[in-house]
Amino acid sequence: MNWNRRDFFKKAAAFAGVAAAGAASLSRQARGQEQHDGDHVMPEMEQPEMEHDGMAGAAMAGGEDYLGGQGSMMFMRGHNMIGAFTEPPGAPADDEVDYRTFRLNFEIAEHELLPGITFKAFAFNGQIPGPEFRVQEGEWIKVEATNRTEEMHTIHWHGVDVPYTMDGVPMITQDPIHPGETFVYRFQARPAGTRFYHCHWGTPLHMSSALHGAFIIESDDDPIRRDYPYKRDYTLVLESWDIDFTRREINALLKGMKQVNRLMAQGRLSPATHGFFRNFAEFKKVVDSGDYIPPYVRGAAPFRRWQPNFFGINGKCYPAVDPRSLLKIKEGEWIRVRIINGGMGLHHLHLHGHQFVHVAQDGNPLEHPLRLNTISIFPGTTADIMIYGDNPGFWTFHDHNTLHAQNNGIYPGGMITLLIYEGMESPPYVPSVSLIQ
Ligand SMILES: [Cu+2]
Repeated sequence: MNWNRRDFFKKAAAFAGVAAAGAASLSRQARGQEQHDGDHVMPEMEQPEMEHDGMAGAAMAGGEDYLGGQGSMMFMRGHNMIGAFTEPPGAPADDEVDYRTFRLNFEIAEHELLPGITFKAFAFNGQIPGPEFRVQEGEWIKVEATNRTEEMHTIHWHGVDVPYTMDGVPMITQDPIHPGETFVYRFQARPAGTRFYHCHWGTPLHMSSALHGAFIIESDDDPIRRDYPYKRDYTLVLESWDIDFTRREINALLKGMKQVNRLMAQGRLSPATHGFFRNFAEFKKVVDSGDYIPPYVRGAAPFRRWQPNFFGINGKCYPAVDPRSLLKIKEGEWIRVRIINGGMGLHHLHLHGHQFVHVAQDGNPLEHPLRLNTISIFPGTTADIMIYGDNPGFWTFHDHNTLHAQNNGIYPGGMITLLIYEGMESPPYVPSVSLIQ
Protein backbone atom coordinates (compact mmCIF):
# COMPACT_ATOMS: atom_id res chain seq x y z
CA MET A 1 0.00 0.00 0.00
CA ASN A 2 1.64 3.22 -1.04
CA TRP A 3 -0.89 5.48 0.57
CA ASN A 4 -1.46 6.63 4.09
CA ARG A 5 -3.90 8.97 5.66
CA ARG A 6 -1.59 11.95 5.93
CA ASP A 7 -0.65 11.64 2.27
CA PHE A 8 -4.29 11.44 1.42
CA PHE A 9 -5.20 14.69 3.13
CA LYS A 10 -2.21 16.41 1.56
CA LYS A 11 -3.24 15.17 -1.85
CA ALA A 12 -6.90 15.88 -1.23
CA ALA A 13 -5.99 19.45 -0.35
CA ALA A 14 -3.81 19.71 -3.41
CA PHE A 15 -6.57 18.39 -5.62
CA ALA A 16 -9.51 20.14 -3.98
CA GLY A 17 -11.44 21.87 -6.68
CA VAL A 18 -9.78 20.04 -9.53
CA ALA A 19 -10.49 16.95 -11.46
CA ALA A 20 -8.98 14.09 -9.49
CA ALA A 21 -10.86 14.62 -6.23
CA GLY A 22 -14.06 15.68 -7.89
CA ALA A 23 -14.01 12.92 -10.42
CA ALA A 24 -13.20 10.32 -7.78
CA SER A 25 -16.23 11.42 -5.83
CA LEU A 26 -18.34 11.33 -8.96
CA SER A 27 -17.24 7.91 -9.88
CA ARG A 28 -17.89 6.61 -6.43
CA GLN A 29 -21.44 7.88 -6.69
CA ALA A 30 -21.80 6.44 -10.15
CA ARG A 31 -20.84 3.05 -8.82
CA GLY A 32 -23.34 3.15 -5.99
CA GLN A 33 -20.58 3.28 -3.39
CA GLU A 34 -21.32 6.61 -1.76
CA GLN A 35 -19.20 7.07 1.32
CA HIS A 36 -20.63 8.23 4.59
CA ASP A 37 -19.48 9.75 7.81
CA GLY A 38 -16.22 7.82 7.95
CA ASP A 39 -13.12 9.85 8.58
CA HIS A 40 -11.84 9.30 5.05
CA VAL A 41 -14.44 11.28 3.20
CA MET A 42 -13.42 12.75 -0.12
CA PRO A 43 -14.20 16.42 -0.74
CA GLU A 44 -17.68 17.04 -2.04
CA MET A 45 -18.05 17.22 -5.79
CA GLU A 46 -18.95 20.84 -6.41
CA GLN A 47 -16.03 21.95 -8.50
CA PRO A 48 -16.91 24.07 -11.51
CA GLU A 49 -13.36 23.61 -12.81
CA MET A 50 -14.05 19.95 -13.51
CA GLU A 51 -12.53 19.40 -16.89
CA HIS A 52 -11.94 15.71 -17.39
CA ASP A 53 -14.33 13.02 -18.43
CA GLY A 54 -13.38 10.36 -15.95
CA MET A 55 -11.98 9.69 -12.55
CA ALA A 56 -8.57 8.98 -13.95
CA GLY A 57 -8.29 12.62 -14.89
CA ALA A 58 -5.53 13.08 -17.42
CA ALA A 59 -5.45 9.36 -18.07
CA MET A 60 -8.88 9.67 -19.60
CA ALA A 61 -8.01 12.49 -21.95
CA GLY A 62 -6.73 12.00 -25.48
CA GLY A 63 -9.76 10.41 -27.14
CA GLU A 64 -8.39 6.88 -27.12
CA ASP A 65 -10.84 4.05 -27.30
CA TYR A 66 -12.44 3.25 -24.02
CA LEU A 67 -11.68 -0.32 -23.07
CA GLY A 68 -14.26 -0.68 -20.34
CA GLY A 69 -13.97 -1.16 -16.64
CA GLN A 70 -15.85 -0.03 -13.61
CA GLY A 71 -13.53 1.89 -11.37
CA SER A 72 -11.19 -0.50 -9.71
CA MET A 73 -13.23 -3.62 -10.07
CA MET A 74 -14.44 -4.60 -13.47
CA PHE A 75 -12.83 -4.62 -16.85
CA MET A 76 -13.78 -6.16 -20.13
CA ARG A 77 -11.28 -5.97 -22.92
CA GLY A 78 -12.48 -4.62 -26.21
CA HIS A 79 -15.68 -3.36 -24.69
CA ASN A 80 -16.94 0.09 -25.57
CA MET A 81 -19.34 1.92 -23.38
CA ILE A 82 -21.33 3.85 -25.92
CA GLY A 83 -24.00 5.32 -23.67
CA ALA A 84 -26.80 4.14 -25.94
CA PHE A 85 -28.46 0.83 -25.42
CA THR A 86 -29.66 -1.35 -28.17
CA GLU A 87 -30.93 -4.86 -28.17
CA PRO A 88 -27.79 -6.87 -27.61
CA PRO A 89 -26.65 -9.86 -29.62
CA GLY A 90 -26.78 -13.40 -28.37
CA ALA A 91 -30.37 -14.45 -29.01
CA PRO A 92 -32.63 -14.89 -32.06
CA ALA A 93 -34.38 -11.91 -33.62
CA ASP A 94 -38.10 -11.26 -33.20
CA ASP A 95 -39.08 -12.93 -36.46
CA GLU A 96 -37.02 -16.03 -35.81
CA VAL A 97 -38.78 -17.30 -32.69
CA ASP A 98 -42.05 -16.68 -30.91
CA TYR A 99 -41.09 -14.57 -27.91
CA ARG A 100 -43.21 -14.27 -24.80
CA THR A 101 -42.75 -10.65 -23.78
CA PHE A 102 -42.67 -9.15 -20.30
CA ARG A 103 -41.96 -5.68 -19.01
CA LEU A 104 -40.01 -4.91 -15.87
CA ASN A 105 -39.59 -1.31 -14.77
CA PHE A 106 -37.02 -0.27 -12.21
CA GLU A 107 -38.94 2.05 -9.91
CA ILE A 108 -38.85 3.46 -6.43
CA ALA A 109 -41.76 2.23 -4.38
CA GLU A 110 -43.02 3.21 -0.99
CA HIS A 111 -43.47 -0.10 0.72
CA GLU A 112 -45.19 -1.06 3.96
CA LEU A 113 -43.51 -3.99 5.70
CA LEU A 114 -46.02 -3.97 8.52
CA PRO A 115 -48.24 -1.32 10.07
CA GLY A 116 -46.11 1.65 11.07
CA ILE A 117 -43.03 0.62 9.05
CA THR A 118 -42.89 2.10 5.59
CA PHE A 119 -39.80 2.81 3.54
CA LYS A 120 -38.77 3.66 0.02
CA ALA A 121 -36.92 1.02 -1.96
CA PHE A 122 -35.96 0.12 -5.49
CA ALA A 123 -38.66 -2.25 -6.73
CA PHE A 124 -39.53 -4.00 -9.99
CA ASN A 125 -42.86 -2.59 -11.22
CA GLY A 126 -43.24 -0.99 -7.81
CA GLN A 127 -43.68 -4.39 -6.11
CA ILE A 128 -41.67 -6.11 -3.38
CA PRO A 129 -40.76 -8.73 -4.30
CA GLY A 130 -40.90 -8.23 -8.06
CA PRO A 131 -43.59 -9.98 -10.09
CA GLU A 132 -43.38 -13.75 -10.29
CA PHE A 133 -42.68 -15.28 -13.68
CA ARG A 134 -44.31 -18.61 -14.58
CA VAL A 135 -42.98 -19.84 -17.88
CA GLN A 136 -42.58 -23.16 -19.64
CA GLU A 137 -39.20 -24.77 -20.14
CA GLY A 138 -37.98 -24.02 -23.65
CA GLU A 139 -40.12 -20.89 -24.12
CA TRP A 140 -38.33 -17.89 -25.60
CA ILE A 141 -38.53 -14.98 -23.21
CA LYS A 142 -38.17 -11.29 -23.92
CA VAL A 143 -37.99 -8.88 -20.99
CA GLU A 144 -37.99 -5.17 -21.70
CA ALA A 145 -36.31 -3.62 -18.69
CA THR A 146 -36.77 0.13 -18.35
CA ASN A 147 -34.96 2.23 -15.79
CA ARG A 148 -37.33 4.76 -14.24
CA THR A 149 -34.92 5.81 -11.49
CA GLU A 150 -31.90 8.09 -11.33
CA GLU A 151 -29.61 5.15 -10.49
CA MET A 152 -28.23 2.43 -12.74
CA HIS A 153 -29.39 -1.18 -12.82
CA THR A 154 -29.21 -4.51 -14.66
CA ILE A 155 -31.04 -7.84 -14.33
CA HIS A 156 -29.35 -11.14 -13.63
CA TRP A 157 -31.30 -14.37 -14.25
CA HIS A 158 -30.17 -16.43 -11.32
CA GLY A 159 -29.89 -20.13 -12.12
CA VAL A 160 -31.19 -19.70 -15.66
CA ASP A 161 -28.81 -20.86 -18.40
CA VAL A 162 -28.96 -17.71 -20.54
CA PRO A 163 -26.41 -16.75 -23.21
CA TYR A 164 -23.64 -14.79 -21.53
CA THR A 165 -24.66 -11.55 -23.24
CA MET A 166 -27.95 -11.76 -21.31
CA ASP A 167 -26.35 -12.45 -17.94
CA GLY A 168 -26.87 -8.92 -16.63
CA VAL A 169 -23.53 -8.30 -14.96
CA PRO A 170 -22.56 -4.66 -15.43
CA MET A 171 -19.19 -4.00 -17.08
CA ILE A 172 -18.69 -7.73 -17.56
CA THR A 173 -21.42 -8.53 -20.08
CA GLN A 174 -23.31 -5.28 -20.54
CA ASP A 175 -23.31 -1.59 -19.74
CA PRO A 176 -25.50 -0.72 -16.81
CA ILE A 177 -28.96 0.42 -17.82
CA HIS A 178 -28.83 4.19 -17.44
CA PRO A 179 -31.72 6.34 -16.19
CA GLY A 180 -34.45 6.41 -18.81
CA GLU A 181 -32.91 3.62 -20.90
CA THR A 182 -34.37 0.25 -21.83
CA PHE A 183 -32.42 -2.96 -22.20
CA VAL A 184 -34.05 -5.98 -23.79
CA TYR A 185 -33.17 -9.38 -22.39
CA ARG A 186 -33.85 -12.35 -24.66
CA PHE A 187 -33.26 -15.94 -23.72
CA GLN A 188 -34.75 -19.37 -23.62
CA ALA A 189 -36.23 -20.47 -20.28
CA ARG A 190 -34.17 -23.43 -19.13
CA PRO A 191 -33.62 -25.56 -17.19
CA ALA A 192 -36.93 -26.16 -15.41
CA GLY A 193 -37.08 -25.33 -11.73
CA THR A 194 -37.38 -22.67 -9.06
CA ARG A 195 -35.14 -19.81 -10.08
CA PHE A 196 -35.11 -16.07 -9.57
CA TYR A 197 -33.95 -12.75 -10.96
CA HIS A 198 -32.35 -9.74 -9.34
CA CYS A 199 -30.57 -6.51 -10.06
CA HIS A 200 -26.82 -6.94 -10.35
CA TRP A 201 -25.80 -3.30 -9.97
CA GLY A 202 -24.83 -2.16 -6.48
CA THR A 203 -26.06 -5.60 -5.50
CA PRO A 204 -26.02 -5.33 -1.67
CA LEU A 205 -28.42 -2.43 -1.78
CA HIS A 206 -30.35 -3.06 -4.98
CA MET A 207 -30.87 -6.80 -4.72
CA SER A 208 -31.74 -6.88 -1.07
CA SER A 209 -33.98 -3.82 -0.97
CA ALA A 210 -35.57 -5.36 -3.01
CA LEU A 211 -35.01 -5.80 -6.75
CA HIS A 212 -35.65 -9.51 -6.88
CA GLY A 213 -38.43 -11.89 -7.82
CA ALA A 214 -39.28 -15.51 -8.54
CA PHE A 215 -38.60 -16.99 -11.96
CA ILE A 216 -40.39 -20.34 -12.07
CA ILE A 217 -39.74 -22.53 -15.09
CA GLU A 218 -42.29 -25.30 -15.36
CA SER A 219 -41.98 -28.51 -17.32
CA ASP A 220 -44.50 -31.03 -18.61
CA ASP A 221 -42.05 -33.69 -17.59
CA ASP A 222 -41.52 -32.78 -13.94
CA PRO A 223 -40.28 -35.68 -11.81
CA ILE A 224 -41.43 -33.91 -8.65
CA ARG A 225 -45.01 -33.63 -9.88
CA ARG A 226 -44.86 -37.26 -10.94
CA ASP A 227 -43.58 -38.51 -7.56
CA TYR A 228 -45.63 -36.15 -5.39
CA PRO A 229 -48.84 -35.32 -7.29
CA TYR A 230 -49.92 -31.85 -6.18
CA LYS A 231 -52.27 -29.08 -7.22
CA ARG A 232 -51.22 -26.20 -5.01
CA ASP A 233 -47.89 -24.53 -5.39
CA TYR A 234 -46.63 -21.68 -3.17
CA THR A 235 -43.66 -19.34 -3.48
CA LEU A 236 -41.93 -17.89 -0.43
CA VAL A 237 -39.35 -15.20 -1.20
CA LEU A 238 -37.26 -14.67 1.94
CA GLU A 239 -36.03 -11.17 2.58
CA SER A 240 -34.17 -9.14 5.16
CA TRP A 241 -33.94 -5.38 5.35
CA ASP A 242 -31.88 -2.80 7.13
CA ILE A 243 -34.39 -0.08 6.55
CA ASP A 244 -32.21 2.73 7.90
CA PHE A 245 -29.37 1.66 5.59
CA THR A 246 -31.80 1.52 2.68
CA ARG A 247 -33.20 4.98 3.37
CA ARG A 248 -29.77 6.50 3.80
CA GLU A 249 -28.19 4.80 0.82
CA ILE A 250 -31.01 5.45 -1.60
CA ASN A 251 -31.15 9.11 -0.67
CA ALA A 252 -27.39 9.46 -1.03
CA LEU A 253 -27.26 7.57 -4.31
CA LEU A 254 -30.05 9.53 -5.85
CA LYS A 255 -28.46 12.79 -4.82
CA GLY A 256 -25.16 11.66 -6.33
CA MET A 257 -26.74 10.37 -9.51
CA LYS A 258 -28.65 13.62 -10.01
CA GLN A 259 -25.30 15.39 -10.03
CA VAL A 260 -23.80 12.86 -12.43
CA ASN A 261 -26.80 13.08 -14.74
CA ARG A 262 -26.72 16.88 -14.69
CA LEU A 263 -23.04 16.92 -15.55
CA MET A 264 -23.64 14.45 -18.37
CA ALA A 265 -26.45 16.62 -19.71
CA GLN A 266 -24.12 19.62 -19.60
CA GLY A 267 -21.52 17.66 -21.53
CA ARG A 268 -19.05 17.99 -18.67
CA LEU A 269 -19.03 14.30 -17.88
CA SER A 270 -19.17 12.07 -20.88
CA PRO A 271 -21.80 9.34 -20.94
CA ALA A 272 -19.18 7.39 -22.89
CA THR A 273 -17.16 6.98 -19.73
CA HIS A 274 -19.16 8.45 -16.84
CA GLY A 275 -16.17 8.24 -14.61
CA PHE A 276 -14.81 4.79 -15.34
CA PHE A 277 -11.18 3.97 -15.86
CA ARG A 278 -10.15 2.90 -19.31
CA ASN A 279 -8.58 -0.37 -18.23
CA PHE A 280 -6.83 -2.09 -15.37
CA ALA A 281 -3.36 -0.79 -16.33
CA GLU A 282 -4.56 2.83 -16.16
CA PHE A 283 -6.24 2.18 -12.87
CA LYS A 284 -3.10 0.65 -11.36
CA LYS A 285 -0.93 3.47 -12.67
CA VAL A 286 -3.10 6.18 -11.15
CA VAL A 287 -3.40 4.37 -7.82
CA ASP A 288 0.36 3.73 -7.68
CA SER A 289 1.07 7.38 -8.40
CA GLY A 290 -1.07 8.33 -5.40
CA ASP A 291 -3.32 10.58 -7.48
CA TYR A 292 -6.36 8.45 -6.91
CA ILE A 293 -7.42 6.79 -3.69
CA PRO A 294 -9.69 3.79 -4.31
CA PRO A 295 -12.81 3.74 -2.16
CA TYR A 296 -11.75 0.48 -0.49
CA VAL A 297 -8.63 2.26 0.75
CA ARG A 298 -10.53 5.29 1.96
CA GLY A 299 -12.77 3.32 4.29
CA ALA A 300 -15.36 0.66 4.79
CA ALA A 301 -18.00 0.24 2.15
CA PRO A 302 -21.45 1.21 3.37
CA PHE A 303 -22.80 -2.32 3.21
CA ARG A 304 -20.33 -3.45 5.86
CA ARG A 305 -22.57 -1.66 8.27
CA TRP A 306 -25.63 -3.43 6.95
CA GLN A 307 -27.49 -4.67 10.02
CA PRO A 308 -30.89 -6.01 9.02
CA ASN A 309 -33.59 -5.26 11.56
CA PHE A 310 -36.63 -6.46 9.62
CA PHE A 311 -37.12 -9.90 8.10
CA GLY A 312 -39.97 -11.16 6.02
CA ILE A 313 -41.53 -13.30 3.36
CA ASN A 314 -42.97 -11.95 0.12
CA GLY A 315 -42.46 -8.37 1.20
CA LYS A 316 -44.17 -8.58 4.60
CA CYS A 317 -43.18 -9.17 8.22
CA TYR A 318 -45.24 -11.17 10.70
CA PRO A 319 -47.95 -10.48 11.80
CA ALA A 320 -48.62 -8.64 8.51
CA VAL A 321 -48.34 -11.94 6.63
CA ASP A 322 -48.91 -11.63 2.90
CA PRO A 323 -51.83 -13.86 1.83
CA ARG A 324 -49.51 -15.51 -0.73
CA SER A 325 -47.34 -16.75 2.13
CA LEU A 326 -50.13 -18.57 4.00
CA LEU A 327 -49.79 -22.25 3.16
CA LYS A 328 -53.28 -23.70 2.83
CA ILE A 329 -53.50 -27.48 2.86
CA LYS A 330 -56.12 -30.22 3.09
CA GLU A 331 -55.75 -33.55 4.79
CA GLY A 332 -54.34 -36.10 2.31
CA GLU A 333 -52.94 -33.43 -0.01
CA TRP A 334 -49.38 -32.70 -1.11
CA ILE A 335 -48.46 -29.03 -1.52
CA ARG A 336 -45.30 -27.73 -3.13
CA VAL A 337 -43.48 -24.83 -1.52
CA ARG A 338 -40.75 -23.03 -3.44
CA ILE A 339 -38.42 -21.11 -1.15
CA ILE A 340 -36.13 -18.44 -2.59
CA ASN A 341 -33.52 -16.52 -0.64
CA GLY A 342 -33.48 -13.15 -2.38
CA GLY A 343 -31.67 -11.37 0.44
CA MET A 344 -28.29 -11.56 2.13
CA GLY A 345 -29.31 -13.50 5.23
CA LEU A 346 -29.03 -17.17 6.16
CA HIS A 347 -32.36 -18.65 7.20
CA HIS A 348 -33.26 -21.95 8.84
CA LEU A 349 -36.93 -22.59 8.22
CA HIS A 350 -38.60 -24.94 10.66
CA LEU A 351 -42.08 -26.41 10.16
CA HIS A 352 -43.99 -27.53 13.20
CA GLY A 353 -45.85 -30.84 13.28
CA HIS A 354 -44.65 -32.27 9.95
CA GLN A 355 -41.73 -33.95 8.23
CA PHE A 356 -41.58 -32.34 4.80
CA VAL A 357 -39.61 -33.63 1.83
CA HIS A 358 -36.78 -31.57 0.37
CA VAL A 359 -37.15 -32.42 -3.31
CA ALA A 360 -35.09 -29.81 -5.18
CA GLN A 361 -32.10 -27.61 -4.47
CA ASP A 362 -31.30 -24.54 -6.58
CA GLY A 363 -34.22 -25.57 -8.80
CA ASN A 364 -32.80 -28.97 -9.63
CA PRO A 365 -34.62 -32.14 -8.50
CA LEU A 366 -32.72 -34.17 -5.92
CA GLU A 367 -32.06 -37.78 -6.77
CA HIS A 368 -32.42 -38.66 -3.10
CA PRO A 369 -35.00 -36.39 -1.44
CA LEU A 370 -34.57 -35.73 2.26
CA ARG A 371 -37.17 -35.82 4.99
CA LEU A 372 -36.65 -32.79 7.18
CA ASN A 373 -38.44 -30.46 9.51
CA THR A 374 -35.83 -27.68 9.29
CA ILE A 375 -34.09 -26.51 6.15
CA SER A 376 -31.23 -24.02 5.79
CA ILE A 377 -31.63 -21.56 2.95
CA PHE A 378 -28.35 -19.88 2.09
CA PRO A 379 -28.23 -16.53 0.29
CA GLY A 380 -28.71 -17.01 -3.43
CA THR A 381 -30.20 -20.48 -3.11
CA THR A 382 -33.65 -21.91 -3.68
CA ALA A 383 -35.22 -25.05 -2.23
CA ASP A 384 -38.42 -26.88 -3.11
CA ILE A 385 -40.19 -28.82 -0.40
CA MET A 386 -43.30 -31.01 -0.47
CA ILE A 387 -45.59 -30.97 2.55
CA TYR A 388 -48.13 -33.73 3.08
CA GLY A 389 -51.33 -32.94 4.96
CA ASP A 390 -51.35 -35.56 7.71
CA ASN A 391 -51.68 -33.55 10.92
CA PRO A 392 -54.62 -31.13 10.84
CA GLY A 393 -54.15 -27.86 12.67
CA PHE A 394 -52.56 -24.43 12.49
CA TRP A 395 -48.80 -24.77 12.29
CA THR A 396 -45.98 -22.30 12.47
CA PHE A 397 -43.33 -22.21 9.75
CA HIS A 398 -40.54 -19.83 10.72
CA ASP A 399 -36.84 -19.00 10.73
CA HIS A 400 -35.39 -20.90 13.66
CA ASN A 401 -32.70 -18.29 13.95
CA THR A 402 -35.17 -16.44 16.09
CA LEU A 403 -33.25 -13.19 15.72
CA HIS A 404 -35.01 -13.23 12.35
CA ALA A 405 -38.39 -13.88 13.94
CA GLN A 406 -38.40 -10.34 15.31
CA ASN A 407 -39.38 -6.88 14.16
CA ASN A 408 -36.66 -4.41 15.07
CA GLY A 409 -35.63 -6.71 17.92
CA ILE A 410 -39.18 -7.37 19.17
CA TYR A 411 -40.31 -11.01 19.22
CA PRO A 412 -42.42 -12.42 17.64
CA GLY A 413 -42.30 -10.98 14.16
CA GLY A 414 -40.30 -11.14 10.97
CA MET A 415 -39.90 -14.40 9.12
CA ILE A 416 -42.94 -16.35 10.30
CA THR A 417 -45.78 -17.81 8.30
CA LEU A 418 -48.37 -20.53 8.84
CA LEU A 419 -49.50 -23.86 7.49
CA ILE A 420 -53.28 -23.87 7.78
CA TYR A 421 -55.56 -26.85 7.23
CA GLU A 422 -58.78 -26.22 5.42
CA GLY A 423 -62.07 -27.59 6.68
CA MET A 424 -60.98 -27.97 10.27
CA GLU A 425 -63.83 -28.41 12.73
CA SER A 426 -63.54 -26.07 15.69
CA PRO A 427 -59.84 -25.76 16.34
CA PRO A 428 -59.15 -25.83 20.08
CA TYR A 429 -57.37 -22.48 19.88
CA VAL A 430 -58.57 -19.82 17.50
CA PRO A 431 -55.75 -17.57 16.30
CA SER A 432 -56.28 -13.93 17.13
CA VAL A 433 -55.71 -10.72 15.20
CA SER A 434 -51.99 -11.22 14.77
CA LEU A 435 -52.26 -13.92 12.13
CA ILE A 436 -53.70 -12.22 9.11
CA GLN A 437 -53.90 -8.56 8.21
CU1 LIG B 1 -30.39 -1.95 -9.43
